[in-house]
Amino acid sequence: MKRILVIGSCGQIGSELVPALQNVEGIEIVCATDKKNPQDGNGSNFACFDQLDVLDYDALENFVKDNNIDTIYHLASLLSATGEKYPQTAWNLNINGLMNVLEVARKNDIKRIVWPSSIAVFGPTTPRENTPNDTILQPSTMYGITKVTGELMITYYAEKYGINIRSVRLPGIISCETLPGGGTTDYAVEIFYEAIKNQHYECFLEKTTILPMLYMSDCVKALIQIIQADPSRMHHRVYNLTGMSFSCAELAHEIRKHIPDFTIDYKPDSRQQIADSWPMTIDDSLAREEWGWKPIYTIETMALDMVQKLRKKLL
Ligand code: AKB
Repeated sequence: MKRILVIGSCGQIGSELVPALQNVEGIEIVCATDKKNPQDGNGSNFACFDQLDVLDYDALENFVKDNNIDTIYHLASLLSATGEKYPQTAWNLNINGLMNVLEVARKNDIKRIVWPSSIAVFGPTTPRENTPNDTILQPSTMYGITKVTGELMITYYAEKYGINIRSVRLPGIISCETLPGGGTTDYAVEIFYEAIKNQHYECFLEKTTILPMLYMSDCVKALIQIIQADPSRMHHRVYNLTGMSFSCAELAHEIRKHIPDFTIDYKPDSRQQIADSWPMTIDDSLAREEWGWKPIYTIETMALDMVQKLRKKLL
């Protein structure tokens, strides 16, 4: 029985991708690893789990062999804001971690890999509106540099060794199961927690800052859909993805529809410069054409769902 491995299973995306994959494939098919113990975070029920660091090549290879893995979702990554604080650590985890996954795949007959890239591959020289799939990639953050390098690495391994490796450039991901950590788009999650707990949020970006975002259930759907898609229709390895774009003030306005007393202050910090270097809106038409990508959630439906779920969770 061939199995799927989710690396980084306790993180924001991993903690929701694992149960979604279990629903589609069956609990016994989905294995997971993370540097953290699931007990320390939001753990799922795993068929097999090992607390291992993706930088530990031998541990990763042994896990893949012992559990008959043929598909890997590699989600372990240091995000943009933490990456600016610790650029060498970001390079080490994001590049050497990916290299370990690719090498384990090459040597152990792994058939499919999904590795998320990011809108951080774009930089100040990229068109910021309706950013095309194939455009200038000159990021100004270490995180973005690791994602551009990663896109080249997966393309190389896919073409040279025939592994089916796919990637999506994720925008900010909004969710209420597991908090994101260390990203620039994290404000769009924190704002909901603070709105529900304290009816107030101090935002680290300017009110007019517009960024592309995606709700978690659409994100998980994309990660599952891209691996099931017909490769003969796919002429790209890396696809832009988006669900919605809004400014901080527009999101605050949307939250106020559900929490009328909600107030917000703006105190931009160093993350503002990162946000200013990223696109405001994304053209994801290639993903729509080549593998049928279609997000469901808008700012209105996302905000309603977030408020309803977080009220249950926090109050
Ligand atoms: C971040 O803000 O660093 C991430 C991303 C857009 O990749 N959420």
